[in-house]
Amino acid sequence: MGSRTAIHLAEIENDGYTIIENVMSDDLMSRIREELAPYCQGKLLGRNNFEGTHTERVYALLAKAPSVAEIIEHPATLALIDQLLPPNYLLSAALSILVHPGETPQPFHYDDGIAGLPVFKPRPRFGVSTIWAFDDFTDTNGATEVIPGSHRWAEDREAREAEVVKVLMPAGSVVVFDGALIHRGGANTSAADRLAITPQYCNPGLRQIENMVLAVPPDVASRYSERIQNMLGYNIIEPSFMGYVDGVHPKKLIDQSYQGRKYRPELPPS
Ligand SMILES: O=C(O)CCC(=O)C(=O)O
Repeated sequence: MGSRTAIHLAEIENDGYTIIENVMSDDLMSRIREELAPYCQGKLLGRNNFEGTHTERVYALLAKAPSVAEIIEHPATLALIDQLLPPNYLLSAALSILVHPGETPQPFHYDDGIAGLPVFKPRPRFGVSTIWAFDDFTDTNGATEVIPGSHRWAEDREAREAEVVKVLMPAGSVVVFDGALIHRGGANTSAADRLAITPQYCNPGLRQIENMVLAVPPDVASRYSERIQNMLGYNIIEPSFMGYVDGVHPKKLIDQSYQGRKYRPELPPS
């Protein structure tokens, strides 16, 4: 492992987050912006204070903006996440967040809570989130705000305003954080928009936040790399059977000739 990777991992352990600066090329940023543009026409504003009533969110991104795959499987972030989550981890969510002027702070929250599962913090890591900056994250334009160290807090400890740290970073950078880190989108008191994309990853045994195999059906998933297909859920957890479809590997829905592990012998032709 390189020394930069080790430093980033230590920051995630200690503070709950780390920033990797200037890893997205201008070309990739502009391709993604172009692909997102049809979905960001100022019409679909958030439905509540969490989504943000001055914010446009686009979900099911891999069905809409194919270049987003390049940040979901970006080597700079996966080098860290590969160390933080077990093999075969899943893409739990991937959405864009365009924060317009006038937006107020989001409620504090963390990303890897599992509704209905009676397991409370502090606990083993369930997920890792990333937020990619497409505009400079500044003091005033709605930069993500984190509570350092809160990934280790007990469930009932509440964040205080005085503990907030803004994630300031230039466009093209990414913040990688423990799924249990308390954070929120900040208020946008500037005159400019702030665009970010947040791919979030989870332990393969957990339910994804977005139902990815419905959001990205087999014919669309077939256009992506095997790594992306696996992260969407077109995979099983070896050596168990978890994730099978109709008794076979889910990759068969993408590629009928897929010769991966079989869970029952092929029936002889009748
Ligand atoms: O927009 C941001 O900076 C953070 C958004 C966020 O944390 C979320 O919606 O889960």
